[in-house]
Amino acid sequence: MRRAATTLRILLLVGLGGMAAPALADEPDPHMLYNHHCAICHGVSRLGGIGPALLPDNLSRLKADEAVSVILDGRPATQMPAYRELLDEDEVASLAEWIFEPPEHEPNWEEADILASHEVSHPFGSLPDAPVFEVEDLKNLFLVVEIGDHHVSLLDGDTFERITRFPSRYALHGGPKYSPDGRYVYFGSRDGWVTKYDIYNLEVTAEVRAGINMRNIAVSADGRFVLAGNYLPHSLVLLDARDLDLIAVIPVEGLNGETSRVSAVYAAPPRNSFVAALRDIPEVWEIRWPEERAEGDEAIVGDFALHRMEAPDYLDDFFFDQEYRYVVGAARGGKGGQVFDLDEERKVADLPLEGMPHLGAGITWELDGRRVMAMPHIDKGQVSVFDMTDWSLITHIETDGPGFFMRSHENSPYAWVDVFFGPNHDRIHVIDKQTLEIVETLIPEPGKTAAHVEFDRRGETLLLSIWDDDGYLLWLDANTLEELGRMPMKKPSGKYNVWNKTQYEEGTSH
Ligand code: DHE
Repeated sequence: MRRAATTLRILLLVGLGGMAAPALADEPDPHMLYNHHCAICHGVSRLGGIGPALLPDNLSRLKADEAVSVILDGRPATQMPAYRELLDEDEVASLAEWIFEPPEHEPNWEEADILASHEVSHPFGSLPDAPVFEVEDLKNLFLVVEIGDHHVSLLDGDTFERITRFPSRYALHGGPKYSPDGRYVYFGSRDGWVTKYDIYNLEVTAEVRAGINMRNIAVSADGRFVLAGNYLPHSLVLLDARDLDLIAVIPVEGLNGETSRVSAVYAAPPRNSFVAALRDIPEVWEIRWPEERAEGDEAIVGDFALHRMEAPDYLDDFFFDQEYRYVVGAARGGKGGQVFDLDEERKVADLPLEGMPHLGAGITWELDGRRVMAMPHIDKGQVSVFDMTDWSLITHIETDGPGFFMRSHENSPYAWVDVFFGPNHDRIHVIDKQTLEIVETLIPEPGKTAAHVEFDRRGETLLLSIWDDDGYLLWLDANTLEELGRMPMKKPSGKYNVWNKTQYEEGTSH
């Protein structure tokens, strides 16, 4: 380290769905090609099936040239076959272009679709309670999401041995969320799938598709409920955490009558509630778990209560203080950050945060007896540090380029921030949490992106991703910064330690 398809190649002989206008004689007709080759797995309306949805919003992670090579060569370790022998160059190019075009009719996903997608392979309580593997500390397990080939690895956080590796849904996004006891984990995919996995038995137990284009999920701190937030349709979907049974679909419609995409959902443990960030209406929504209904709440279903708070501006991408009284949100259009008091339901401060701060990656620690928060920026090489007692700016730390993730641990003197974007993407900075200075810049694998750190439960060792299809997971001594080991992985992205996540550790995103 330096420092500074065959399987499902079924041809459909009869056309599926409505046909587009006929193409000119010599031009390939992508709609026809889609119906013949793709609809069987990706769905007649492009909503997905055993393959992911092929709609522009769902494909925002895929570059156009990547789409061409996936069609030509398939995707390893998935059911996506290679079409190199079946389609010519023009046909592949027209298909690859067509999937990025909006569909003729706005797709919909209603309660009946959610119910029809629901599958319970192991009903709650039917699997043994003892783990099928042996580790010293079940609370020190890690999950690593590998987005290169859509898999998840489970690691022992003491020995860093891999316990298992299993396939995930296409394009997981947001952190997987553990049940409070750490036995179960819930994953959300950009395609709308919510998957429940029993870590002790190494089995998927239930799945349901909550939407077409989903942002993320949250699990209530008592472990009883899962909430999913969607871009498409404009809805929140509340599930019973045991078997992912549908409790309610909550349409997201503002006081002004406009409907809205959900940017993200969060659990707010001390408040016994979920909080939703909404993209298109200037409101913050709080959904209180049963028992917590207060005067003025609007009933949703059963004992759930929706509480809407009008915000002075659109608030997106949230950071919460450890008590979950204040939420810091970035206003739309780079107009800055705002601190919103959830108890008093009003804005209490503006933060000088132009452009694109990544508040979701924010972390907090004690500095000279006061609590501070820090977050990177997606559009500039800076980490901003604020005093949370009066929300004043302490400093901007200059970095070697825009960053995406930040991490620390209560027991670590250092905060880590990657340089995710730009020419220096192979660097990762180590910041001294007391002097607020960069004390080391590591280049673990020259030329390959180094990103996203997660500590073990004691804050002694950390995991770091070499974010590449031929990537690695590295583990380092959190104090000496020496590399202790590495394991090849397919574009490892986020890593999630059971203890840090279930304890809402201050150095990790919640
Ligand atoms: Fe994320 C978390 C939003 C793009 C990987 N991302 C989150 C969360 C939000 C968010 C609100 C917190 C929710 C949670 O953890 O449940 N992400 C956004 C965006 O708005 C943005 C910028 C654009 C988008 O298209 O969604 C975006 N995110 C990305 C990526 O391009 C990343 C790097 C690759 C990918 O897989 O899509 C990415 N986001 C992640 C990861 C987390 C995440 C790995 C969980 C971080 C954690 O440590 O908890």
